[in-house]
Amino acid sequence: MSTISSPGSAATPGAAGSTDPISLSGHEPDAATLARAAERAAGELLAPPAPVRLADVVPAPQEVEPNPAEDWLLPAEAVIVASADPAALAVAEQLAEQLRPATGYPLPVTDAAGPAPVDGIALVLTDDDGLGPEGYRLAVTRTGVTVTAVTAAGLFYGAQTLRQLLPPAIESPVPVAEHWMLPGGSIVDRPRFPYRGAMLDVARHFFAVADVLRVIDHLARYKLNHLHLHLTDDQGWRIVVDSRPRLTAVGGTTEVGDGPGGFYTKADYRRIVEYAAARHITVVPEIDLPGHTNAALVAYPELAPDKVAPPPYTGTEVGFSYVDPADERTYDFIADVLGEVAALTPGPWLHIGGDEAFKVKGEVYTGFVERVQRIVADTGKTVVGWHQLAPAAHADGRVLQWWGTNGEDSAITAEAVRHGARLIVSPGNHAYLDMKYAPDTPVGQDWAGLIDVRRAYDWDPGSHVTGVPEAAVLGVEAPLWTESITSLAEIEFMLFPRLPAIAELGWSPRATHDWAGFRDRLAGHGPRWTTAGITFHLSPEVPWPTEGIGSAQPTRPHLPTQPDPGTVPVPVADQP
Ligand code: TNX
Repeated sequence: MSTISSPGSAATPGAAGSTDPISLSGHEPDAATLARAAERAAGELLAPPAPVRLADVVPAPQEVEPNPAEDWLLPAEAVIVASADPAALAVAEQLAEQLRPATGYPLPVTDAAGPAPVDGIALVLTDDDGLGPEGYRLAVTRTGVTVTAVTAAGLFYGAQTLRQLLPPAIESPVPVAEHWMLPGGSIVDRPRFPYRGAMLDVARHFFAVADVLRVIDHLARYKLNHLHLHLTDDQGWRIVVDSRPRLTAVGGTTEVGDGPGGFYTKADYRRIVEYAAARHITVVPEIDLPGHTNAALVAYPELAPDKVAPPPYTGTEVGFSYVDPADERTYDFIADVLGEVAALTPGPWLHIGGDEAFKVKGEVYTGFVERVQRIVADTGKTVVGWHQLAPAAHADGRVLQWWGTNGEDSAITAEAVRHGARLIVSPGNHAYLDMKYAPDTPVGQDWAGLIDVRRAYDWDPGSHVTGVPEAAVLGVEAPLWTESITSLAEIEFMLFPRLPAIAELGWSPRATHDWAGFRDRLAGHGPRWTTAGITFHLSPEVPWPTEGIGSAQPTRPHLPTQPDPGTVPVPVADQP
């Protein structure tokens, strides 16, 4: 990977060979030496590259007013000043940590509140709540950058925008010679929807804590604020429950194919939650019920309808397993599990799944869901579930997650919304990031169709589900199921570049929606991902720059398969 801008070239941020990275071999130079060397090298470039355009940000900001007369060059001695508030200072420190490696500048953080420093970055809390709880104002002038917000979350989003305004080489893990130029002007920004999420299925394949943290970083870049973890399924149970140790000791040891599985200890889970919280991301844990429970039944056969432990399941079919809705021990189990997961989770949500329980039908299903909704309420959390929950009675604040691919369940879903439910929109045929991009995509599924970047982008969460008004839409989420996804590189390949598309639907005002414009803005992110070492799909729909782009394409050609354990599952696409 190379990270050097070539002289005089605006569009070749990753072009190799013109200047060497500052050598880190031998004894380590101190930060000031690095900073001086970087500045000197930058000064030697024949002509500075044109700065990124202010309007190139993804997701598109609400208002952008470029002012080229105010372009600003980040100097080696720049200081980051933040309001004297621990959360604001934490954002400043994170920003400094993101900018130090590539610039080599020391970027000290101080807590002098007040006016922007000369030649520096100021992160300022204000009580002008016109910006809303997540909004920010960002101004680049000839003397520096000021980000203003009502909350630390707003400052954090402003800081993400600021990163994107620097040249792509800012993603380099080592110092590079670059004109760290920011485009002058101002941005006023706030999100369209309060819930902007992605889901990672850690049940079909298990992913280590480090992988999850990196996914969290990816969400944060694009101003997503929820990470939904699909923690349990037929193929594995991934979170320790102290009162039911066999869930992970037994149920955690399998995954799709022949892999070893794995699970998160409570300390692991807390680490994920804290890392996410530091990036203003709320973790939404999902315990999928009553179906998708084979791993739990293997561990605790008394939950099974016939009280016999089924064999472990490592295939990819769905809909065959369920916990016994007629046995009181099932509800004791659920109360224990949800109680422990709720206690570990600072966020307000508990996701109870509810999808594809093909063998628990009609009133038995709704009765089960209503009981589980009451158990969730007893934990103090708000229930979230897949939209199959709709026919069950309303529970205070409940949220349904729409994953339909056609209008079929929209009437029952709209009816639930009339009773007070809110909706997270994740249409299978637009937002399911486990779908292939194209027929030759080496991993992924296609039951909901192929989802290229345009298909991921060109829909409107506010009006997608017939009969559900925009006011009832809490937001949008992109799920990544992992039946065929086995590594971090494959995760990234499926997320990029579609995750930014979904993020824009969740954040940006509808008035900014424009495929041609999005495609052009997205193109500039390719060199950023390349420099950051992020694997992505080099989609032919996006006019990537001709240099500075590289992408490792996963090449595994097949889905792991295993015979179904005796039951005949109904293909998902045929389900109402
Ligand atoms: C449907 S979406 C499922 C999952 C699968 C996914 C594969 C939903 C609520 N259930 O069990 O993993 O399709 O795309």
